[in-house]
Amino acid sequence: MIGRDSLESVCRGQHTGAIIPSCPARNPSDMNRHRSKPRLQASASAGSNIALVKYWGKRDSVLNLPATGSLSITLDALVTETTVIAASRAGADRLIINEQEADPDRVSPFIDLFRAIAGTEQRFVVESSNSFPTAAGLASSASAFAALAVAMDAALGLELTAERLSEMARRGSGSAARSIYGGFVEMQRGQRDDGRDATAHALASVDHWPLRVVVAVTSTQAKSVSSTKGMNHTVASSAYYPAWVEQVEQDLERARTAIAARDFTGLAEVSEASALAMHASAMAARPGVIYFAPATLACIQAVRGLRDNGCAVFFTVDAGPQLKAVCLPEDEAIVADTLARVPGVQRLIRTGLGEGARRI
Ligand code: 2P0
Repeated sequence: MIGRDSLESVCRGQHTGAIIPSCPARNPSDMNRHRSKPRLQASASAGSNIALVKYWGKRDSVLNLPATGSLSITLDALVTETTVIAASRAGADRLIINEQEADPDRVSPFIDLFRAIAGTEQRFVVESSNSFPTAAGLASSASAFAALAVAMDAALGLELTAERLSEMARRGSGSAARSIYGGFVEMQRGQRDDGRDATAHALASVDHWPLRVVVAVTSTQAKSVSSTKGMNHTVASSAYYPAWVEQVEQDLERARTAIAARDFTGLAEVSEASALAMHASAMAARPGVIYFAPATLACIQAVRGLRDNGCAVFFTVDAGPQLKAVCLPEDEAIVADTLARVPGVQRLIRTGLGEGARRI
């Protein structure tokens, strides 16, 4: 499913029905690049990702530029598959999510970015489906926009580089820039005003350190405050937000070092600290934004209890009440057993690390 958050973020009030004026279209590298023949149909898949060093806040809402870098792992069990089919040039795009017709305004501004590069008015039918339960309240905008970026690139024969696809995916959703790559991924804040350097890159492959993730679903209700709204409100009103921004660079360095050395304790410390600091900055907004449910906190205590007993596990929580426990493979069974027993946990989803977005 293409999440509502991401859809709000696609055009951020700019979509006029025409090509988005602020689009970095037709830059020289796109024009000189080899292109293949446009296709009538193209398909792509992408895994969702979870951040270990969080992204929270933008330095530019129009180009969707993050205020800080972030670092994530791409997941193999939470996958979006998207097919784009060329339709008539007149009329509107269509969007079908899990076989149900959806509002195309949710993707048209994003497709406009690709149409601008290709210099075409071609409309598309977008068919998207998720391998994971759409009602589970798990972020799907990352996998959705990464898959759609790769499918649009293929359909229009653009042959964009992975870096450029990451930049394009970012326009759909900040976290989508990371899902272009597999394994351990870092998103750069970037310095440029045009966003060309606000892209992700691969840090380490899945094979480097095949961690496991157990997601404890504590609620299937739609979240009350979307990520985009929550982060914008935090930036605008939280006295703790500047402290968050100041901390991220050091957290990124610690996480990179821990990943390179497969230092689980080091990665656990920095990941939990980043997640809690992100939530603390949101809670300190006025009014405060609280994504935790009672069961989220109970899961946090359970994870820390396991770690006290020697388990290699740590938690992270995003803009919703689900708890993600990251662990070594040998501890996955006990982590799953323990979380399944926490009151309020409705179901578990178990996943490994996955590859980046690709054509299928
Ligand atoms: C992350 N989140 O780093 C953070 C942590 C949620 C909490 O990226 O506004 O849907 O579309 O760029 O990517 C979710 O935010 O936000 C997110 P937009 P997005 O994973």
